[in-house]
Formats: sequence, structure tokens, C-alpha cells
Amino acid sequence: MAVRKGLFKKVLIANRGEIAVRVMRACQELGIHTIAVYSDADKDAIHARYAGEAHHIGAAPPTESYLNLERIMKVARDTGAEAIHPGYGFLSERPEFPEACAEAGIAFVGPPARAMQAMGSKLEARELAKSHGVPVTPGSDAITDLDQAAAIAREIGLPVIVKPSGGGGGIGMKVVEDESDLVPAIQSCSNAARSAFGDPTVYVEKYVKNPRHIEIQVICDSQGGAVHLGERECSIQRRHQKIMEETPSPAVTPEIRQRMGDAAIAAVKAAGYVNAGTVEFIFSEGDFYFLEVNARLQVEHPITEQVTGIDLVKEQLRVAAGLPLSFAQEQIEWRGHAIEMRINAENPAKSFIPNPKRIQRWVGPSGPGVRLDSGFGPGSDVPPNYDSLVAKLIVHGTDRAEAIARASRALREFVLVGPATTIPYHRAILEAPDFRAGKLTTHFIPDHPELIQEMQKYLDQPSPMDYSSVDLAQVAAAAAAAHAAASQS
Ligand code: MV4
Repeated sequence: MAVRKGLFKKVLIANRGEIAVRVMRACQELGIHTIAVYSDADKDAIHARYAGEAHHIGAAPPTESYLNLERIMKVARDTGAEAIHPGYGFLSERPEFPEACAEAGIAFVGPPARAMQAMGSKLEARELAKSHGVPVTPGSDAITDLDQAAAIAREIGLPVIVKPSGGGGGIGMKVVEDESDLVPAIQSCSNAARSAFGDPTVYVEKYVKNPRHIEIQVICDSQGGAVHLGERECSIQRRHQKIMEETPSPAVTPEIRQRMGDAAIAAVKAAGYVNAGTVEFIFSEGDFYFLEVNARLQVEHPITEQVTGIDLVKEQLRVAAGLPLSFAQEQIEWRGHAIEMRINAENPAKSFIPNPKRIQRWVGPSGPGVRLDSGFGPGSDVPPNYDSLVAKLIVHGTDRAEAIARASRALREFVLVGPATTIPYHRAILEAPDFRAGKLTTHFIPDHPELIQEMQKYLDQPSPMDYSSVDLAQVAAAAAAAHAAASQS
């Protein structure tokens, strides 16, 4: 990487929605000129209006716009962008992106292509981690022989989980309880892996039952500096989509945090990683096992920012410019407790089916310890072409009890009329005794089907912040009707 004297003056943000706005907010504060890109579906989007300049890159389908590397690179070259921030999703973890940037002499605000490549292969990442002393579950190399697979599974001991090497996020994974199910599981996983990732390679791991999903935030500079910023508890997820995250984890002690943090740093350093990244672990009965590395800034990064006071996007921009991190490990202090709730335009009562609609009324929650990251507002259209995240509500309190109370308070204030959303579902989670007791596993959502019923009582409760109608009962009825209509359609 070329050594620079200071920060960038012009940055292109190759993304949309809340994360594009989040990155531009950091740029705005740093005096960096921002360049947005947008699709047909996002002509009036906030991210395009927020930027110093905005350029149309194509039609609404992602493949014709936010996934079109050539178009994005052309805008970057034409506008003289010195750096590109990829956000998350879209092209953010494609090694071709940092490669194209290197070729164009533009800094990529993310890891080098070779580190990204290494982390993209889950088997390679696992081997790298293992060889650097990071705990992994007992497992196999790439399965090449179906007859050998049975012997391997017997050696590891059932249950096992069959995983694709080509990509993470739970796609194609199969849990095997009976030996007779092993070969079909390998074939099914391999087929899914081939079509999703273009790589049929699979491997087998000992299956850890009812684990927590806990991840460590790391950031590395190009001078060898590497720090961890503690954990995020991400067990509350549905079909591998996180719904609510918190930090610290109710299960992690300072001693465990230190061991997980050291392991996470060892894993990313082994890969020559630079920039912000996340090391995922499964956690069970006090033990943790490496899963994979997410080579990007994640959706849930704000809870880490709230408890550490560190702006991860500003640090990303520093390290991408060749500057050292602005702080050392010893300077990091974790203060209080933070929770993020993903507010999706989805109907929880109907298997969380997306419900993209125009936002008719919107009053964001505010007050002490409340942060709202969104790329939408009153009058915004939520397009059907992209994911259904409309806002992230992040609360911070002195301890977990205050954070929970603050989360409930903020959700009560939030006026979001138009699409059905996950707001009432979050209110139900916050009241659940298991949640309050910190009893969390990756099966929390399927284990608590009653939350859908519990959510109903919030549908006809008006927000005290909704002044758009004199008749609050009428406002409540409109919100309930919107949910009811979404349930029928
Ligand atoms: C596992 C596991 C249990 N044992 N590996 C899923 C996504 C990817 N990041 C890794 N995942 C898991 N790997 C072993 N050896 C549990 C998960 C897992 C999970 C599994 C089923 C349903 C939901 C899950 C949520 C998080 C992690």
C-alpha cells in the first residue's frame, strides 16, 4: 500500500441505506467529500441526498447496480475518489473489489485481497486459526471420499455438522444425528455449496448443541497494530439473520473476554488482515470455538462503538490511509451495556415476510442513550429489491437492566407507520423472562414461538410522539390496520 501523509479528501461509498449514511456521517465529521452511487430504486434515497455528489449506476436489481463492479470503478475514476468504502453485503467481501482498487490506485477501505481470499475459504480460515492456537471444534479436512466420511464422522462422534468451505452464513449446512444421514447430507451440502458459492468443497465438524453465537470485533492497521474491542452476543437470530445484538454478552467474564480477544487477534494476524473485522465463535458451557471471520464492517458494529466510545468507521479510514490506529489495546475501556434492534420492514406474524412500503409517518425515538442509524425517514419508499432493514435502534445504558428498560422506552416512542415492522416483536423479546435472565442460544427464536402472540398487544398502542393526528386512538387503529393488511396480503 502506498504510504500517505494524511486522511483521504474524497471517498466513494459503494453501498446504500443506513450503512452508506453511517459511513458518510464519519466522512462529514472528518471533512471528507463523499461520493454516493445509487440505483433506479434509490433515486430519492437519503444516502444519495446526503452525499457531496451522487451518481446513478444502473437499474434496481443489485446485479445491475450495487453489484456492478465496473460501473462503480468508473464512477470512482471519473470523480477522482481516493478511497472506496464497500459497506457490508453487495461487493464488500469479493476479492475482485480490493484488486480492482489496487489496479486503479484507489485505496480500499477493507482488507487486502489475499487476506479476504483466505478468510473466504472457511476451511483455510479454520486451518489458519487452528495452527495459531485458536480453539476449533474437532473436524475434518475437505471431504473427498464418501466412504472415508463415515469413518471421520465416527471418529469425531455424532452429531456432526456438514459445512461448505466456499462461504458462511449457514447456507447449505446440515446437522447429522444418525450415521445413515451422513452421505445424503454431504451430497446436499455440496450441491448447495456449488450453486451458492461455485465451490462444492465441504467438511465436517463436531456439532455443538445449543450454543451461543458470540463474535469479537477486531481492527488492525498496516503497521502490525491489532486490537480487539470486545464481544457481541448475537444469539438472537432467525434463519441466520440476526435480529437483536448486545454487548457485553451475559455469558462472558473479563477472563473469557481476554482469551477470546487474544484468539481473535491471533486468527486475523495469521491471515495478514488489515482493517476492521469480526471473528465469530460458538460458545457453550464456558468454552469457545472459532467459526469464521467476517472481512467487513458489520451491521451490528454500533453497539461496540457505544460501549468503547471508538468510531470504527473513522478508524477504518485511518488504517486504509496507512495511518496507525489512534489508540492501543490498554486504552480500551468498556463502559455500560448496549443493545441493537434491527427494525425490518417485515411482518413477524407472517414468517417475517418482507413488507416493503412507503413510510407514511415516522418519528424516531430520542432522549438519553438512544442512537438511530437509518437510511429512511418520513415519506421514504422501502424498495422491494434489497434487504428489509429500515433502521437500527441502538441503546446504551449503565448496565443491562437500564439498557433493556431504555430499549423498551425507545420502541414505545418510535412512530413508524406504513410497512409492518419488527418493532412490536422486539418489544415482546425485551419482556421475555429467558431474555431478561440472559438465557440465550442460537435457538432462542424457534424456542419462543409465543413471542408472536405476545407481540399483538403492542399493535394497537399509540406512540405518545405521534402528533400527526389529533386522535391517538385513530393513529393506533391505522397502525393495527397496516399490520392486519400485511397479514392478509
Ligand atoms: C456450528 C454450529 C454448531 N456446531 N458449527 C452457522 C452459521 C455459521 N457462521 C456457523 N454456524 C454454526 N456452526 C458447529 N460445529 C452452530 C452454528 C450456528 C447455527 C446453527 C444452526 C442454527 C442457527 C445457528 C446460528 C448460529 C450458528
